[in-house]
Amino acid sequence: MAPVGWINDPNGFVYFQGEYHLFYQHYPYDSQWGPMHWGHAKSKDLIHWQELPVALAPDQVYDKDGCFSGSAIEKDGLLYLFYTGHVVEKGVTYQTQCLAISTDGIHFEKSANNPVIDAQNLGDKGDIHDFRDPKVIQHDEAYYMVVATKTASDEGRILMYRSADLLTWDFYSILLQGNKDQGIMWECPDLFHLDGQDVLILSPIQIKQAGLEYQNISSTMACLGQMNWQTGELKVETFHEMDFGFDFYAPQTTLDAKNRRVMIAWMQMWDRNMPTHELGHHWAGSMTLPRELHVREGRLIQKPVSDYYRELEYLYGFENISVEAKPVTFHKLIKDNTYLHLVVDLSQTASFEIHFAKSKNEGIIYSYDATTSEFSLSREKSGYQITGKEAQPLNKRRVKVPLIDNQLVLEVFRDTSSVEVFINGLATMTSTFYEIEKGEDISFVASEKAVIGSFEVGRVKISD
Ligand code: DQQ
Repeated sequence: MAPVGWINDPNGFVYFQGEYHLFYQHYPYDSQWGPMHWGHAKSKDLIHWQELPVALAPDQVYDKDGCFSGSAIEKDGLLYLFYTGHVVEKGVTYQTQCLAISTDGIHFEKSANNPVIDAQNLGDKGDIHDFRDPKVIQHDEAYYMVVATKTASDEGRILMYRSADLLTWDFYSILLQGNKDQGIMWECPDLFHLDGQDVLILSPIQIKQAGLEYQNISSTMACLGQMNWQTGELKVETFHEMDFGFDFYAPQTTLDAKNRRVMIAWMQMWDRNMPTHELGHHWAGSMTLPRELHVREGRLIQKPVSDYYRELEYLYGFENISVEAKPVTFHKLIKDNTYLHLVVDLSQTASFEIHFAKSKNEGIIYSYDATTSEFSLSREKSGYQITGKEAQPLNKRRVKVPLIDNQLVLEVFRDTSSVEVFINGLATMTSTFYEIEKGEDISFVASEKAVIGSFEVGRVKISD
């Protein structure tokens, strides 16, 4: 969370001089979106973060209405930030790509040559009014920038630029283009090689719902395939939604010194009411836990970074709990920083429910339907009402996840107003919820009989 004010997309996530740096879209003066700055925090271990001064403010002609999302890369000991200069003239937006450089990773100087990519380098390849979120990567001897834009008929498009020195950039290719069903604009692209696949992640606006996927107004999509670096095109073999909760957008990754592909996303959604703003708490928005990515069976999977487990204190452990139609309840177990690990045998039941952070009238409900293999999350009774622009009611999300030897394996990380759930190591559900009544109980119910083989409860020490 930002110390104060509004935050959205993670930006410039990078491992630089032995520390992780995370920048983020930030409006320091209100808990609503406003002219974007880059907030900044750094960490040695991805767990303990130190707040740093704002890195970029909208103070130039070419970025006067916002320093929009972008990325960071190191070259010869210097840290280069690439971001979008956002300008509004007579109600019309213009977006260009800009550069700022730092020697210490704290103070940044904007390039005298900004913007480094403008309408001239864009030509007819995209739309200057929607042209943003540069992510710069290195491949062989060259640097490549992927940037989001759209076609004249509102299809998302990712462009690629190339540079030898990070200072001057030439148009290289159209990396990928969406179709009519895949959103009216794509945002925040990120391209990397992982486990033998080339992976492009992007955040489409208003992508059409497909089964259980893309239920939120803005979604995140992972495209897996093979890059042709000669033509600069990605041949997509498969794609899917990245997270199945209510609040996950604009993820960005970095490669760290342990060669891990680590990702952080904004843990909110556009076009929703923000309870912390409405309640006058002077902040809005947060980031997910850092997660390590891998490719497994054609899907991009996520797990919490292993660093987290060092900070976990295990408090209770239970084994072989039989659960039937009468709820089994543990009182006063769920706190603001609770971690749960559950292994449940569902071979003898059609459905199983967990009532999480339960009070008299409120709680989150997780359930698994063994007949459809669907895991679901309901925040219908979760307290403060959250509404958005989605066509579907905003109270339930589902994802298909097969059991492992008839077992459901869940890891749950709760923070004060969020829950991140990892389901059988295959899918995640990330959601905010804002209690009105404090709910500290947890109940389990099965339609027939479920056996909780192991139930571990811990807490993350650092949030004390
Ligand atoms: N947020 C930024 C844009 C980006 C969008 C503006 C995605 O650069 O496209 O705050 O959430």
